[in-house]
Amino acid sequence: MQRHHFSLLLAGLLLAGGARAAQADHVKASHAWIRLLPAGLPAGGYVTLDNDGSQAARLTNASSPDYASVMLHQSTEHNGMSQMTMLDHLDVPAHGMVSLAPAGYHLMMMKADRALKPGDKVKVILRFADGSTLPVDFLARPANATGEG
Ligand SMILES: [Cu+2]
Repeated sequence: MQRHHFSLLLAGLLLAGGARAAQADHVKASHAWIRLLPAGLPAGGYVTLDNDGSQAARLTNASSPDYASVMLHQSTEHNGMSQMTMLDHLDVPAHGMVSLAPAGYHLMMMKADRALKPGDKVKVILRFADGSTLPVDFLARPANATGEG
């Protein structure tokens, strides 16, 4: 039992004081917005993530104080039909970027906890595989918003 506790403590110390910075420290978010849909439909969340680190940053989940849950999704075309699959992670490559955008990767924001309107800011916490987090302000935009502008 004692030994077990000690190795957990040691692992904790190694994580906290690790030689390399946390994944989230290397990631910058830009163009973060969500598309509000009527009637309580899930909203799509979109953002560009840039990683200036020499290791891939693995996004493993997201949450928001304004939504009951946030999932990682990918939209794909299949025989002319659009479908969504759930991802359990999304890698931002080392010295690279990944774009969450309509018709591709997105955050699926389920069940808003308050009435959101275009222009509102929605806080989303992005969580990476090492447990590090990146809070990002998403701008709420109307249902007819496109990726541009
Ligand atoms: Cu989705």
